[in-house]
Amino acid sequence: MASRISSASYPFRKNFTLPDKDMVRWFPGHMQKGVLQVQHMLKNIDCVVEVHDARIPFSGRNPRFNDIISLRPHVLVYNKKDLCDLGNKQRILSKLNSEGVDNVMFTQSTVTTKNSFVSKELFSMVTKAIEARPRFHREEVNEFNLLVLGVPNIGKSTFLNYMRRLNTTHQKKAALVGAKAGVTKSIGHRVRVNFDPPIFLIDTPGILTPTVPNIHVGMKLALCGCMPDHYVGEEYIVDYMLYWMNKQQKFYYVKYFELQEPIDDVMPFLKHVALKKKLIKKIKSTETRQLVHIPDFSAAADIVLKLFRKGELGKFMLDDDLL
Ligand SMILES: Nc1nc2c(ncn2[C@@H]2O[C@H](COP(=O)(O)OP(=O)(O)OP(=O)(O)O)[C@@H](O)[C@H]2O)c(=O)[nH]1
Ligand SMILES: [Mg+2]
Repeated sequence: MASRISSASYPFRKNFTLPDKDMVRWFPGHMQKGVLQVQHMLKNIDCVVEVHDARIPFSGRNPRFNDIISLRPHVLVYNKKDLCDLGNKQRILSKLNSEGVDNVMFTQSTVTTKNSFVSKELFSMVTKAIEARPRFHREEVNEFNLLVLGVPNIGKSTFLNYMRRLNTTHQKKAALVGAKAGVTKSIGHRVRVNFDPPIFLIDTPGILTPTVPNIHVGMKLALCGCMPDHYVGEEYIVDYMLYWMNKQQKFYYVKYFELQEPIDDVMPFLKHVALKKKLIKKIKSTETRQLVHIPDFSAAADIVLKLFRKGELGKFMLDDDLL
């Protein structure tokens, strides 16, 4: 049924609004500290490896990194490619190219098989970027320090662990990872990811901007889990997901949740999910003072977001509208 739906037959919303734009702003103290620490250690860095979520190649790349990137060679790694629809990859690369970003690769850092092609690709891009400009006081240094930089929860620490696993005998994690924003709170020690030549990666906390350029950037970051859900509100994030999927005519969710037709209103959608998943909670009625059963909207929103982030609702390119 989902494939036969035409968005023309439904009065979907043309715009998405929030009660307050600041709802998508998250800039705790450890981020400000992280920026200062990064600037301080830059003199010993040979290349910045910016990691970003492949589903939002343009939205949410932190403009504060531009100063840092302009001072050092730069490689852009789009991680979580397994969750991403890369049908427009060439257009993405061309747009980046026109913005002066040349060294771009796509990864999935959660793979457990050893594929040395990935680290070869990274090291060759890093080498190319480093050789393209003078190393100044590090000219004589026979090792390479790469700083891993990016917004929260896009897999920086996982990427570091992955690179380490690929090229050393260390199989244990060197950096703590977790499926929520803000797991890494301070800059890590350098971690060896290659012997010849000696290459080290340095993990950093995810850093966002103190202000969000617009609601769509903020909501796309929130949908990808780059800020804690409760800051924005789980229901608002699911609402944005519905808005975006309907607008882009991605109707697989209709089939997945066994809906009769697309839905553009988050509360009836969450009620449907809650009833389907038997997510019911008891509350005391303010009128009768009796316990009543109601759908647990918040638990339903949580489940929907988890499914989206695991790729169960499909692979997406959330920045398709920017191409
Ligand atoms: N599907 C998928 N999940 C990934 C990938 N890389 C990392 N993850 C998951 O993304 C979540 C966040 O990973 P982290 O490595 O902790 O992210 P981070 O960027 O270091 O996050 P902060 O330290 O909070 O800034 C974890 O649940 C990882 O398992 C990937 O390539 N694909
Ligand atoms: Mg981390």
